Amino acid sequence: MRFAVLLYVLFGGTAAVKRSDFKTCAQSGFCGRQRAFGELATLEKSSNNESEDSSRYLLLTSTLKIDAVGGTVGAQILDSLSNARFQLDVTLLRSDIAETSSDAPTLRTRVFELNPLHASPFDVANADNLALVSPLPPAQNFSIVHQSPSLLSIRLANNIILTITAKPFSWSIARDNVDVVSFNNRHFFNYEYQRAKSQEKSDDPPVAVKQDDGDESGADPLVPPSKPKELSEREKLIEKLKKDVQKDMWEESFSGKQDSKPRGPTSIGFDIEFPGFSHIYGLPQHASSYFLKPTRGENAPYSEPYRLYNFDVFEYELDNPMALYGSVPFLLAHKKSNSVLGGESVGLLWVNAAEMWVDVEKTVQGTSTHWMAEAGILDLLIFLGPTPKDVSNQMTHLTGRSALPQHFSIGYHQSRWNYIDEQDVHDVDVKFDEFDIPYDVLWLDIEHTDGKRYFTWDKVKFAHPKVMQDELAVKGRKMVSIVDPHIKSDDGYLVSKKATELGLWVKNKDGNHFDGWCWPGTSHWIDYLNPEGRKFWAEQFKYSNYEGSTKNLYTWNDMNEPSVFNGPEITMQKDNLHFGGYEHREVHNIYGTLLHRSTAEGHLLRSDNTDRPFVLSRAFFIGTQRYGAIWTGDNTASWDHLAISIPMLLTIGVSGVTFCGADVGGFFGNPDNELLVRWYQIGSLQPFFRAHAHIDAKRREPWLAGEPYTGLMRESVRRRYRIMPYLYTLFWEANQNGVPVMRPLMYEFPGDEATYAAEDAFMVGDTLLVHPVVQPDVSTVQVYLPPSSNWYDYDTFAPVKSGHSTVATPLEKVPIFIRGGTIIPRRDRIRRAVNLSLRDPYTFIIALDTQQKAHGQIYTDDGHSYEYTRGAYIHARFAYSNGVLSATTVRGNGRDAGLGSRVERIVLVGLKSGGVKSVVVEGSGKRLEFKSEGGVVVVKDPKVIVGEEWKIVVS
Ligand code: NBV
Repeated sequence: MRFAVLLYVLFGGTAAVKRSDFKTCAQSGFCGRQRAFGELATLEKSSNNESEDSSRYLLLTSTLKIDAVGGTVGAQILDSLSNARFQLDVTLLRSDIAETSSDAPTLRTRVFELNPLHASPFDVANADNLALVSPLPPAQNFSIVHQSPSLLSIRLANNIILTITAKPFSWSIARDNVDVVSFNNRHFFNYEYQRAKSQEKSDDPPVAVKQDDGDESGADPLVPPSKPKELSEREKLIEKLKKDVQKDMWEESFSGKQDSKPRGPTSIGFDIEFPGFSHIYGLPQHASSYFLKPTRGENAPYSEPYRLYNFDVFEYELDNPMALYGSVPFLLAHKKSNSVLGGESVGLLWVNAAEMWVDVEKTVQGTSTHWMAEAGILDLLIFLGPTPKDVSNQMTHLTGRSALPQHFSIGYHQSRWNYIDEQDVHDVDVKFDEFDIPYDVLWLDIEHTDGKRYFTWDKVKFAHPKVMQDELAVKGRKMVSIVDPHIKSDDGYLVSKKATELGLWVKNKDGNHFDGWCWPGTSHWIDYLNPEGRKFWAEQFKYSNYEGSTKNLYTWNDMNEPSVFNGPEITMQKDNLHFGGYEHREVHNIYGTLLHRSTAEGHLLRSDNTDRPFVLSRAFFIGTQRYGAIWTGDNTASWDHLAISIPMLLTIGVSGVTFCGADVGGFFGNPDNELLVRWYQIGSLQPFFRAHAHIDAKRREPWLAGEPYTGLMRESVRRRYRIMPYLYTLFWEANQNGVPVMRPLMYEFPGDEATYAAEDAFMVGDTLLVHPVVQPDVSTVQVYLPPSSNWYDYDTFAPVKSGHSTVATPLEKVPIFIRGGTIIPRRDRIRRAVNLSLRDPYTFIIALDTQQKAHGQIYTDDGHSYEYTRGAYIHARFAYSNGVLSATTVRGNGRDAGLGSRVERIVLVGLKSGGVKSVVVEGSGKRLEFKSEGGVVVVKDPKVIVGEEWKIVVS
């Protein structure tokens, strides 16, 4: 076995995930404490029906400062038990953003300790544009509805009211007089103030819990008790919980690895309730369902909370709340309602980069959640929707829009660990042409380097890297090389030597360079929290530093959770130190994203800000969408893994990171031909489309399977290439309003309850519903097409009944349905690579709704530069109504930049009227040739140009 794999097996995994490598909530000190705190609070609430002030946190009304014009409320919060004080800042952020269905502002509530004893905690939102965009939108004025010493109600929008209660501190938001979200209603709020170790009083009761009666009542002090009183079950539980809330405060160890915790306990916990909400989604990344399953309460399918702590998990298990490579502490709640759309949402984001766990519980009132993070501050953003799309828009307005991708990067990517040398690369490339399969990027994994020294090439196997890249580039293709963050400790390696000289490494708890084990052996990690570290990293991508790189070489950042083979839970020690004196525990979840960002900045640097970056990252966090794509890591070649790629990607997408995909074919193992074909069929319709395989997996490039499989994989890739104009437009939409490219059905049909838990199907934009086959040997699938629209089969254009139906699925069939009322721009001529087709003519598929109407849009630009920011793009809308197809409201001057291509075909689907007599271009009066058959009219070569205004009359 190769040395690299051996290393991995030694330090990481053997077969399937080693659960014992990772903590449970009880083993993660603060999670155990916070969960116990919640249980105690629940007991207390149930024993005290008045529930007056059982929570220890009080808002000090005397400190209240309301600035209704400036849109802020400030006050101090007192922990009545410890006397620690906290600052509460509430801000109403304006959301005057395009394309939301409401003007609902975003509410931000921040709570942080005043004068913390040890150090100010890491504030990921306020630090250097890290998790949120900067500057944030301005605050918006509000009006006071009611104010008394115990209560403050303010109007956030027409129908939205926030009520802050002083004793205990809590708040709730009502829409149309119905509560939609509330904080600390269950009294789980528990902010561990910073304290000195000696000062710790072990008998501090965290919440005032009543003991059972009968203890002192009437007992005669002179008569000694005959035997010690038996504790009731409830009392025993209380005793245990009281101990649990104080556990592991000052140190803890796991798997023999010690966490020194010099600052003691710093965690934060609180409950958020969504009264009346049946469904919640989000909290990536887990190999689990889209609709989040409960972790608490009777019959909860999971017993552990969802964990968010970026990890390298070897052979991850499915249907599990264990943490994976990325984390976004975002949650979307949705319910049926009487609103115009029939459903409404709220969203919540905790801007915090520390380890986090979230419990989910179904309650009589709706859904309740318990959030627990090890460090940082309480910085909550509440998005008031009311539609799921509005929430995406509002969230990415603050966390950043998804970068407009390079055109090539939404094509098909061919990868494996590893293409072994230049000859191999050449052979693979040539085969694609031989088999007439388009592809855009060939990937090189870690073996291409000189001894896992990134930014170098194996001197023998990759002796002519520039020639190799140029060979691909003449065909319009690109290359991606892997650049991992573990830097070999080796003074003969320039990157390592320079970073040591500049003192840019992450430090261990004693302030020395941290070293750990990874692929190259002993390694160091750049501290990306340090702006100098980021700058240094970005500079490594300059052509003069990265020898052998060309402008056609892009980057893959793997192992950036970061993965440290000999670290606790295969990552870095929490007491490691970063720039600014922050502990690793405070910044862990953003670490990998800062690497991602620095790499993207490196791409910008090398091209003088002219070429859009393309960087794939494995770790992700709030805001990742600004820097590039992510994938779901090391999946397995199994049907279950294929199926779970759908909910996993839906969850990641609604959490803001839309450019995401799963390894096509499965990373570990060997898919059989049927699985491989089905995977291409699905992967080709997901946002990031890359085939990848483990070093020990058999070769599986599409031509190796033979017919009919090769042909079916070819067809899947070609299907994607045809809809590239549509896909690119969707990526542009995500760039404009944050709505994901791959969408849950409930995004498009928020009033249709049958879609709320759907995860066996997805929408590509608002037009295509895909219900893929994720099981072997099936000849049919059960499809649900929401009845509020009419539908057509994508291949035949035949109308399909809405509601539930059975669809035949021979291996060549991918059940894709076009929603009536939409227009899909396509390019039906297939080229070797995406960029070669940019000037090719368009085909428009116009699928009519029951009113015989349709509308759609297209966005196009040069696909690689920033010229679009200077107007070099075309954005055109199309509408079909009353027999007239019109291209309207054209924006951008891309037409002058030569971006306008002609339309070579128009396919009208679902025409009801008795037959078409003529199709005429208005103005010129030019009569067009057409063929009409069974409700489908194909109009030939109308010669109209995308980027100009025109009308075509069908009569
Ligand atoms: O670099 C090797 C692999 C890579 O192929 C894969 O995609 C990553 O997720 N990498 C992980 C490291 C080792 C995996 C066992």
